[in-house]
Amino acid sequence: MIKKILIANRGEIALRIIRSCRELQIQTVSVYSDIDRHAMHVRLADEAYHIGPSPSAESYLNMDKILEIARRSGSDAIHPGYGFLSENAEFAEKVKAAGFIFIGPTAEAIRTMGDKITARKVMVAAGVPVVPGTERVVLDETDARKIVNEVGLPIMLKASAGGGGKGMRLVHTMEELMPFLRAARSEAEASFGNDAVYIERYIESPHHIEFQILGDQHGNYIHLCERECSVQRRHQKVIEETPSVLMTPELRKEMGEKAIAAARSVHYEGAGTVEFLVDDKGNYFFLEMNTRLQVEHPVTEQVIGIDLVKEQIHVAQGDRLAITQKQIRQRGHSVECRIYAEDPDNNFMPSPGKVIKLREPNGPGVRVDGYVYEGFDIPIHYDPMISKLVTYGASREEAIQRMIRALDEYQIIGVKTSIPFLKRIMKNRDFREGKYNTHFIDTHQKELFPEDSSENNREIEELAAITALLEYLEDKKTKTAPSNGMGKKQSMWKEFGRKKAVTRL
Ligand code: MV4
Repeated sequence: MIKKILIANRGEIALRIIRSCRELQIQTVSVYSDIDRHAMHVRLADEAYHIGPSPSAESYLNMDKILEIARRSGSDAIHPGYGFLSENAEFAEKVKAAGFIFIGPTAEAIRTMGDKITARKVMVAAGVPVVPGTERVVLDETDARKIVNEVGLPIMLKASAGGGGKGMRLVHTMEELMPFLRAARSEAEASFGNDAVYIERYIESPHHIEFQILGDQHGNYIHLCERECSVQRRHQKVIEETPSVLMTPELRKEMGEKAIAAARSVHYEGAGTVEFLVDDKGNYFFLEMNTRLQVEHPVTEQVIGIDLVKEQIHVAQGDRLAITQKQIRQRGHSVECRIYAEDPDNNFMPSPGKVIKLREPNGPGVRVDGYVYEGFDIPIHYDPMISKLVTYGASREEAIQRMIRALDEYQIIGVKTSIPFLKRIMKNRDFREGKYNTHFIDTHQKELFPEDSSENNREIEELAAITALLEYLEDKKTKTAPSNGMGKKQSMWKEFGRKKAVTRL
């Protein structure tokens, strides 16, 4: 039985894990860098230990230091969250060798899926459809030409050690092939220390659909249906939802079975995700497998009604999966918006800084997985995601309408956020009708980035900042003269700011 878990992460995912641990009555240990001394994961855990300077290479990626804290705190297990060390096979190995439970798959499964050429080979052997192309490294330029002649243009060059869009090149013509091959190789070498590149036929306008799977140590597997993640920007997911509008019960059953076959072929343990590209005709192709809990896992939790972190912990301590495939039912619809400290009207420039005013949405069907609080300084050192706003509804329409309501309620002052951009997507006609694929943001530039939006937003932000300052001053006044009552004036200022912002939008 696991009694104490060290969480080798920060931000919203660290809090998410702590919450499940609390409910399971498992003790929690946080680790933190210099800049995170006052972060929420430090406050919420039962114990917290400093592990090093702010740069993640010297803190959240410092395996030996994290293991030292695991020993010192008497932890039984380590949960890596996502990012950082979560898909590092060497870390999974070291954790096990040091006598702790790694909450995730085996080092072997991580390694197999981390090498995309090996993963393709294993998928072909398991009967999982992959994008037509090579299951081996491209040898040289003659070899590349030969493969392209067989596969047919356009093709994609991908780094075997890559994934998530890093080191990719789209090739339309034979003239482009050689320079792009050289570029892909040197980029792969520079990024991953491995210049192995493979070739896939280019799928023109696909959907990115992924299946959540769970496996235990006794060979039992279930899938928890799909997530539609096609709304992306520069290979960063922006919005995720489940169910997918293009899914049919038949296709879901078939793809779910293939996702399980993929997991089974590497003796997968724990929570994992099998990513597919799906074309307009319902053809689907394995893309890659993510061997971690994903950012977008909450939409699955809402619609399937299970706690994925608890399942991870159960499976890691050797328990059998408590549910069977037949018991899995999708109920309603869930949408997730990722809220970033970025300026959508200035090329998504990171906007770190102090959150001077924060009001998070709440109410029926609303879940906020966040970590910032009023007064918190969002560091530049890590991912700029502030929170995930997740809504649930009986229907897609209700979940989306609820998302608009929740985004309207959300007030973050001090840093620029992607909230205005997310509102524009939620109100977009094609999005509302479910007519979108991976090109959605690129093909809706005009609607999503209207000419005057940056000016508009600046005005709203300035107004909001002034309102916050007035509230702050009013608050101070009330504190020095408590006989002022509940402050009618204060609410008048609030009202002013809100109404103005709404009419402006
Ligand atoms: C592709 C593709 C088309 N054909 N592979 C981008 C991220 C990485 N996970 C794989 N990606 C793609 N691979 C083939 N053979 C198109 C993309 C792609 C994409 C995929 C999912 C979501 C958004 C995307 C945006 C551009 C390209």
